[in-house]
Amino acid sequence: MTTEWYLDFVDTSHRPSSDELVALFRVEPAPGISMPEAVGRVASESSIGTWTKLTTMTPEKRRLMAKAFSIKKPWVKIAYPAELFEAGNMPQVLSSIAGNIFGMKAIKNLRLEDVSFPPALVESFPGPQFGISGIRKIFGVERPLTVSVPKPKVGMTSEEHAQAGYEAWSGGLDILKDDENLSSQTFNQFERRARLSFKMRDKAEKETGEKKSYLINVTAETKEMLRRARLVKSLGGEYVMVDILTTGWAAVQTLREECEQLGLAIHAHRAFHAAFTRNPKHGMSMRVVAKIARLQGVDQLHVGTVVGKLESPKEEVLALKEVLTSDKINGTAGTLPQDWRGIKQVFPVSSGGLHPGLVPQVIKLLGRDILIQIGGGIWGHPDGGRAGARALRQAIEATLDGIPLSEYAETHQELRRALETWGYIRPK
Ligand code: CAP
Ligand code: MG
Repeated sequence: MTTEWYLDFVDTSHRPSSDELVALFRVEPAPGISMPEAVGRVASESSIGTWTKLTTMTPEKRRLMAKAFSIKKPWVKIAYPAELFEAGNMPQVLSSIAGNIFGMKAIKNLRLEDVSFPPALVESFPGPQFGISGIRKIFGVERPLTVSVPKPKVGMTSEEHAQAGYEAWSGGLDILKDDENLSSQTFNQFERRARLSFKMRDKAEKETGEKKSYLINVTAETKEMLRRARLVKSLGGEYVMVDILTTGWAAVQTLREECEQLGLAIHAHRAFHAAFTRNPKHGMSMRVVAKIARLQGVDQLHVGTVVGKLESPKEEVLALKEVLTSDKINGTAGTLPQDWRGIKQVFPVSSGGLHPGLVPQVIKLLGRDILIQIGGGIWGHPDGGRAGARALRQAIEATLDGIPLSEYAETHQELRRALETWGYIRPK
């Protein structure tokens, strides 16, 4: 008599009901383990089972068993009864469908590729407060918004940081941004940086007549993040920036609630994602991270560049844009359907190794409803950050007017100097 019951979690006759959560996995069994045995383990361990039959099991509890209903090696779809999940509790959802299963000995590799969240679960999360239309209202322009991180990414004093902001805002930058690992170090404390930078922001706004803003990084212990968000509000800020993966989903949920009260938009940095999204055979896809971030209610999220320094394949970047901006996703052979139930869109951010010479390719790929973040490609400009910001605006103007950069550079020296420095290189 076998003590195992994994195969009870495999039912290819099952058709998921509309209220079930469906997960798409890439499953590679360990040597000597069949696909159904591997798949049964994934469905079991991520729902109610364990390695052996249980004397405590009753027929009534079987209703909570996940069912692997589609197996097309290596792709597997598993349906999970809605009752398994607590509404509004993203950590619990992930502890189920992205928990123990990655460590099972019977599985050589496992990747959570996509998740179709059912309507009741989607509606239990806030979604973005502003969305693309709300952010657009802040700035009142239809072109791509320009963002820059003062570089070196950490090391400036608060005074130097604020001055760098003033330079870039004066050169035409819309939004200054902290780097992902800048928080409140001794040489650049959060409160001092905030006070000085927002003062410079106001000065640059007055002098340029353009709306300017600042993505100040509040990443910290949760209660401290809320304190920092309230300070930003008191200084007239429009945003907070948060490293969503190193702070964790529970902290993001709490920050999102606070930002609803404060009326602050959230810029989501995804530092740490490549620790588990980059391996195509094992981990969790950036697609799933983007879906969770939209449900949690960030207003802006990094999606990659294709042409910059960080791994971001074209099909992935385009898929992320669809996840963040679609009303409904129909699903394909390799993706699941998703009804967003009317929650707002998330503004895609293209960043990482960009410079003015790459702007036309980014806009061609992602369109104008994006934010373009350029750090080194502004602060490495031979004539400084103000000229670098100007060169970025000029590259966007030329692209939107359909003028080749080389031609536009003949009458725009900041762009010319940027092209002389980097040309059209794709940094690695
Ligand atoms: C870019 C950046 C961003 C990356 C994050 C950096 O600076 O500030 O954090 O874009 O990657 O620290 O590398 P540069 P992603 O413009 O100087 O490259 O956007 O893929 O999440
Ligand atoms: Mg950075």
